[in-house]
Amino acid sequence: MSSYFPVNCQVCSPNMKNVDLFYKYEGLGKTYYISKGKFNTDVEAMDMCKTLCAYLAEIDDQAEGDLVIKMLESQDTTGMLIAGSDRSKEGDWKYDRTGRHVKYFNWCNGEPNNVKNEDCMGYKKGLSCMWDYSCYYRYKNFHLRYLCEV
Ligand SMILES: [Ca+2]
Ligand SMILES: [Ca+2]
Repeated sequence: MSSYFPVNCQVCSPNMKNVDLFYKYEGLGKTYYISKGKFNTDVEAMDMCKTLCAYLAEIDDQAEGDLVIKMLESQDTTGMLIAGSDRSKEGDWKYDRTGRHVKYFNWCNGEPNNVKNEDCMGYKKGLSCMWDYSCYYRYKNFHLRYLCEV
């Protein structure tokens, strides 16, 4: 007897305990999860997104960027980490997940400035634009969260 379904079909089920560590938003046909807490490293943030069957948010265009800014402004935080890194080559921004180049940027004035080797990126609350951020948490006075999408 044959089956219509591939034998190795794997369905991801989110870790419900981890889902509680995020605020959930719907928009543009996607689901977004904003972390309630800050991140230690971008790798940790990416791993946490994976447990939700999601990935660190990749901002494809201005519509998505505007939605993320709206989400960010509703949060008590200083900024939000998104996907994209130039750690392999300075100024060459790529997604770790796919290896593809980041195609949408909305840098704030003077950014990216790579202060002390900032190789990750995110949105800064109140400015509605992107900064390059450190990939590990070192901003003592910042409350920097991260965003997953699926
Ligand atoms: Ca950099
Ligand atoms: Ca910067």
